[in-house]
Formats: sequence, structure tokens, C-alpha cells
Amino acid sequence: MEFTNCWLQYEKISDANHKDIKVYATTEGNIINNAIEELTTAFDMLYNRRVEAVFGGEPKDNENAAASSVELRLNPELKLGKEAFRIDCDSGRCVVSAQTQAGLLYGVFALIRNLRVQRVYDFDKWSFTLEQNPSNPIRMLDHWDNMDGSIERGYSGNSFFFEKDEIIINERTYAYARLAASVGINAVAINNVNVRGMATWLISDKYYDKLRSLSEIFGSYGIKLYLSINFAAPIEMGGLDTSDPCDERVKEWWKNKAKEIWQHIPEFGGFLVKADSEGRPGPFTYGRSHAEGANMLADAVRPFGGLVIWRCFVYNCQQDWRDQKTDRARAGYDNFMPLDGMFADNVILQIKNGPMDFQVREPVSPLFGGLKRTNAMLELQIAQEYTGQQRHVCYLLPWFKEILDFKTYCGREHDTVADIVAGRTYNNTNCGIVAVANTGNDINWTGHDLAAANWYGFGRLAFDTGLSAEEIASEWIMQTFGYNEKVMENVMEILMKSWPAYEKYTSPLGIGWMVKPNHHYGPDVDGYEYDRWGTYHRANHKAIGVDRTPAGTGYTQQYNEPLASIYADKRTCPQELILFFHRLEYDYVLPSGKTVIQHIYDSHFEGADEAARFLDLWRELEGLIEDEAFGRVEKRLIHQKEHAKEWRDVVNSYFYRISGIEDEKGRPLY
Ligand code: GCV
Repeated sequence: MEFTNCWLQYEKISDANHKDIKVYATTEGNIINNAIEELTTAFDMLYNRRVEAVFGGEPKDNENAAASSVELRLNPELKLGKEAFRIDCDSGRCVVSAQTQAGLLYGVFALIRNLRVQRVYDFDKWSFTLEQNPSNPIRMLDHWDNMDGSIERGYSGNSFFFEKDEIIINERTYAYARLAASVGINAVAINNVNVRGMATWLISDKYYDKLRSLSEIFGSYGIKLYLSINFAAPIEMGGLDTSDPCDERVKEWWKNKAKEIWQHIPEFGGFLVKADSEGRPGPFTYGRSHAEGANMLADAVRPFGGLVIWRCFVYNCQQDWRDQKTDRARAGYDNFMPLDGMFADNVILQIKNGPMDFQVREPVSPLFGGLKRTNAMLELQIAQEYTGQQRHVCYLLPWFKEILDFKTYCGREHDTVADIVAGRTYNNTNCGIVAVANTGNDINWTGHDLAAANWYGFGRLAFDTGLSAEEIASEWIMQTFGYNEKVMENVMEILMKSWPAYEKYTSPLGIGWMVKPNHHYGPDVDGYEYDRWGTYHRANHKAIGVDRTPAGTGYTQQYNEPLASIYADKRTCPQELILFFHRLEYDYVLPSGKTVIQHIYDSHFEGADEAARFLDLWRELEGLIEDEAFGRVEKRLIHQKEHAKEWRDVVNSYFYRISGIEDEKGRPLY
């Protein structure tokens, strides 16, 4: 089996010093063993130095002077968070301390990362200190993998967790856990939230042994295993005639099920639930609320320290496009705000970043800043469903930073999304960030080699929300392609310009959608216009956009002030979201001084030109990047250039045809 090591392919830095390095560990354990193995691989590959592991001790005084060492010091008394670490390195002697083995593992990965990004030539002359507490308690990846091996919205091959209704455990499983842990991921849900067919039976005897092994492998990298469950499991598996959360038989069924699961998988994390959403069963069938549904499950998993992660992606997916009153954007808030304060402590609401569905640009969901007595997690998507499906390069970290930095005005001192999901705002610990994963069994894990920057970046950002998108990109480039100034410069430019470029040549001004239905790839301006999904731009010959002000659907009122007023007034609404909140005529003059139609034309031409430049920038790197990776990326960038042109011409021609307005610059419109 073949796969790359992504950012963990340790390149030689120097082999001038061959002295062995002793690694002292105060305790043994699976996580410590992995930490030592990582140090062994890293020192060998980076410096050609051999590691000797010594368990149960510390360096003796007379050893200090002679030997280079790394000491892994487990100290439960340490005044740091549970997964935090401290590194103190001075002239060849390094101490990594942490309260837990997971903290030590993160410390080891941070140590190695710093050796690499600082290009430390002589470890024995290096002085370095770093203390770090992860920003978010839960840092999770949700895989939408199906048991037949396919992946919903998967763009990098098939699942490496499932095949033909069986669980796969092989070298890739370990490699995956190692990559995920290296960026601080501590929770993984392996199966699609749309739980159908055999996936319902994952919580049964048929799969427990394999799941336990998986959980142990994950556990040896500090990662908890979660499963998406089917809310109708008591009917489908249990033979009951209901899955009503208030029915005693249903409660009992889940309690027994939870007991059975934890008996078999003692380190199990808990359930991820998509209920009453896009055809999935849920409490609404029985006239029950989502709080009743989630709390019933929470009661069942509580004795085992389990969590219920409950998704807020609940909306009417059977809308009549003629109905101008129903607004899908309102649905999350309308469904969940009335329940604020009613959820059990071990329930976390998982909220997509925007009110719709992972578009290239959306306002931040008003549930952040709305909910004040409920645990919340931010759900992002690194699987690029609407952002180029890993065939286009689209580095999402600048977007994620904007989302995290968004001030919600919830009335607390710490009021950004980052504050809320980190637990700083409401002083809670069941919270964090999750991303829909972008991995599969392709050789490079993510289809597009540059898409691995989103996997790496998501983990790094979840661990340390203070990092900038550029810092993360720079670390990733260096560790993936090795240090070279030209490579750093060109790949940085491609990555940092990729999200804005994608927005420009697809759907600027916050309008979103305009994609081909079902698979969501490529331009189709009216693709979702007359459909049931509630995702309309309502463009006609005069105007485009949805009025979400109080005069329209009233969505703006779901925000706290001053946001509600800022968004409701087209003079103050941020330009990049103006068509999300307002219906504007094509000759309306935007804050930039351009008309709406001219902005549409210009941005599409600009975006497509930028996509073409990505290919030029990449081609300048021929010979500086390993041939196969170079070729893989080049192929995708050629496609992106052509596809961006297609987007440009389809969208511009559509608006030219319906508006009849010429491009001021006289460029070809068809
Ligand atoms: C897993 C969007 C996607 C669906 C996905 C859903 C969700 O609608 O297109 O494939 O289903 O979001 O987040 O549940």
C-alpha cells in the first residue's frame, strides 16, 4: 500500500553530529511509545542520530554534560491544562513536560516541528522554550465515510475506514492517526452523519472487536473514537415500533446499548447525531423537541463519560421555490434558540459556520452569539464540497480565521466565535471545533496535494487559534516540500490567493450556490433556483439577491446589535455579503463605487486570471519539487485554469443576457 507522509516526511537537515540522543521517559504507555518512536524517526531522518530510550528515569547529573537528551516528564501536578505541554531546551538537553501522555505527545510533535521550521542545524546548540495549552477542548474530524467504501462529498478516493461493510485496519490507520495527532486532533467520527444500511449496525456485536482495535490505535495517539448514530436505531435494530425519545422502552434501549458499547470499547467518545435533517429520522416525528431527543441519548451515555454531539443543520428541504416567506437561512436559529438552556451538560450543539451550507462566503451563523446556555461547537468543512472539490486549490484558513475572529456581540467580554467555542465566554469545557474531513485513500490522502494544507491547517488552528493563516501555510509548505525560498514564495502566493480567487470566479457578493445540482461541481446559475432546497438567488432582468432585512425575511434580526442594524442597511452591510442580505438592482452602486453588474463582470475576469497565474507560479517550481507531486498538482492547476474560465463565462454571460447591460471594459460576453 502506498501513501505519502504529507507534512511528516522528515527531510535531512544536517548529519554533522552523530552523537546518540537519550530519550528518558518517566512512564511507559502507548502514547509515550508513539512519542518515542516519533523522536526516533525524526532524529534519524533529520540528523542521522540514533535515539536510545530509557524508561523510568531522568538523566543523572554526570550524564547531563555528556549526552544529548530529550526527557518526557509526566507530571500530573503541573499547573497547565490537561493536554498542554511545556518544552525547555538548552544546549542539547530538552525537557518536555505535561500532565498527561497526550500533552507529552503534542509536546514531541511541537519539538520536532520547531526543529524543522527553524531549520535547527545543531540540536546540541539549540535553546528553545514553548508552553502551549490547546485553544479548544475538542478538536475533531468528522468523516462522511459510508460502509460500502464510498465517501459522501469525498474527493480523494475511497474510505480507508470501510470497505464492503467491513472496518479496515491497516498501515494507513496508524498513519492517519499519526498525521491527525501531529496537528492536535483529539476526536474523530469515522462514519457519515447520514447513517443508513449497515452503518446503523456499527453499534452491534458484528463490529465491536474492530471498533475496539480502532479506538485503541486512535487512543495511542490521544484521539477518541466517535460514531454517527441513527436516531431510529431502536426500530431498525431493536425491533421496537418507535424511537420516541420520551418512550420508556426507547430510553431503556439506548441505556442498554450505551452500556454494551462501553463494555466493548472502554475509551469510546460518544455519538454524533444528524436528526430531522435531509430525510434523517429524529424527534420531530413524535412531536418531541431536539432537546428531548439529545437529552435522552445524553442520559444513556453519561455513566460512561460519553458526549452527544448534536447537529443544528435542521431546515425544511421540501420548500416550494415560489414561497418567498420561508427562508432557509433562518432555520437553525428558529429551531434551536427556543431550546437554549434546555440541553444536558454532555450535549454539544454542532453548528455549521454559516446559516446555509459551507458556501464560499456566508455570514456567521447567528446561533453563535445567540445561544448563551448551551455547549456549542463550530463545524467547518475542509472537504471542499462547494469550494472546488479538491480539484481547485482553495486554501480555507483565511476564511476560517475570519469566522473565528467574528465578534458576536453576545454581551460578554470574550465574544468572538473563537472565544465561544473555546469555552472562554461561558466557562464551559464541552465545546470546540470540528471539520468535515477531506481525506480518502488516494496516494496523497487529499486528492490535490495542496488540499493537505487544509487538513494540516485546520488541526493547527483548532489547537492554536492565535496562529495566522500565513504562519500555518508557511509551516506546512516547509514541512511538505522542504525549505526552498522560491517554493515558499510561490506556494504561499498560490495558497493565500486561492480562496479569494475562487470566490471571485464563482459566486461573489455573498450570493453563493449557482452550482450544478447534486454533485455541486461547476457553474449552473439556476441550478438550485427552482428546486426544493431553499437556496435561491432570485435573479431576474432587474435585480438579484434575497431581502433578509426586517422588510424581507427578517433574518438580520437574529443577530445581536449592532450587527442586526449593520446587516439590515445596505449602506453599512459588508460588500462581500451584500447580496446575501439584500436584493439589489444591477445598477446599484456598491461601496467600492462599482455597480453590482460591473462587480460581477470584473470579479469573474479577475478571478479567472488569478487561477491562470497559479499554474504559472507552480510551473516555475519544476525541478524544485519532487516530480510526482509536481505533476499531480500541475494537472489539477491546468484543469482549474480551464474550469475557472468556464465559471467566468457561464456566470458573466448569464447576467449579461438577463440584464442586457454591457461590460464597461468591452470584454467578450456571450
Ligand atoms: C452529509 C450538505 C451536503 C450533504 C451533507 C449535509 C450535512 O447538504 O450536500 O451531503 O450530508 O450537508 O451536512 O448533513
